[in-house]
Amino acid sequence: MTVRVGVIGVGMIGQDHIRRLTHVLSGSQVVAVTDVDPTRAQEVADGLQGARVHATGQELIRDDDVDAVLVASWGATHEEYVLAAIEAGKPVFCEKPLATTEEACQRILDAEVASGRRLVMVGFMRRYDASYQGVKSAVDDGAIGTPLLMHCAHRNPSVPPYGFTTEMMITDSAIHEIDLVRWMFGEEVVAATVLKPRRSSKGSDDLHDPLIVLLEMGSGVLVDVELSLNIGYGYDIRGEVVGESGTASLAETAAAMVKSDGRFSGGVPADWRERFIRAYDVELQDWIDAVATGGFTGPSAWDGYAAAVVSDACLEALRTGTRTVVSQRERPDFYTKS
Ligand code: NAD
Ligand code: ISE
Repeated sequence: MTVRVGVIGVGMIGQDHIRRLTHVLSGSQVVAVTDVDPTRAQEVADGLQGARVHATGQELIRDDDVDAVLVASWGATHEEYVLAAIEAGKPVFCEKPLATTEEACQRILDAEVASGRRLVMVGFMRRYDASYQGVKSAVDDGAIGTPLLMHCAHRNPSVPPYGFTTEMMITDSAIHEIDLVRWMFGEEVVAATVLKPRRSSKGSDDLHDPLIVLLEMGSGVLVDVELSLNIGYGYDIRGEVVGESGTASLAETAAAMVKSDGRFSGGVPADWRERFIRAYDVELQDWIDAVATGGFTGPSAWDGYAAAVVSDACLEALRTGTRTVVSQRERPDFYTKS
């Protein structure tokens, strides 16, 4: 079966996902697109065979020729499209974040549970990254003993000078580590603290870059996340778990290490598209395969909700400068199969 996909939001990642659905993966075809920028939507559709442009996301979701929906519009718009897809009974892949508030995520949980069918997958692609999977295997196999702490760094070369706020360093960037550590350790984050180091002069005046986020896991594992969003030299994602008897860390990702003149060097990815290119491929193929067989896979709406609750606690910690306890609702049985 070829899964006919409709894409809502055809900006950077929307176009990148369309490229992989069209040219890299098997079993899917992009048949419809929409964007609040109709010119952009038309340009993207022009590059696809037989894809139609819809005026709105709601119209695209109602299209009988669309089997499954991919949401890649701005975070604050995700809720209405995910809810509409659930109402239409169509599988939906939603880029992170699932929604921008805990309340919005709760509405999605309630709607999906009421529908009686798992329809939502959230785009936390780091779970599909081979290097993170290697670290997780070392943790799960006991190769490094009981895990005690994890160091993470999330470094973007730059973020736009206008419109990217300190809060977005958490809701847009740290949300990946929040999901990652829940998956890595198989437990919830119970408290968060946010520290503000000396401010980099490279960001806009109102951006407090870098930040350090401290996440406390239920077992006592402590995670520190450095967020540096104007690091300049490239897109650098680091992670190291420290256990009682060893450590496991993400490998460098350069394809080759060059040694010459008494020095060695290798490339640093330019951006998330390059660093996680394979992870996105595996993630979306997994989704397409699940849709084709009427099943479900991947990070669920519950994972999206749990990450949002921690993200909200981080925002509170940022505002108040204090350690903030995370409280989440009881997990419905509906989400116990993952
Ligand atoms: P972008 O600004 O490049 O693209 C977003 C597109 O959505 C734009 O074309 C915009 O016009 C359109 N849009 C906005 N509101 C809309 C609406 N209501 N209906 C239809 N279209 C709408 O942004 P981006 O970098 O592509 O990010 C899009 C989403 O993907 C965000 O949620 C972001 O957090 C997520 N993202 C995830 C990753 C990842 O690593 N998983 C990487 C980048 C972005
Ligand atoms: C971006 O939206 C992403 O999701 C990237 O994966 C992340 O690394 C980056 O910081 C975000 O801005």
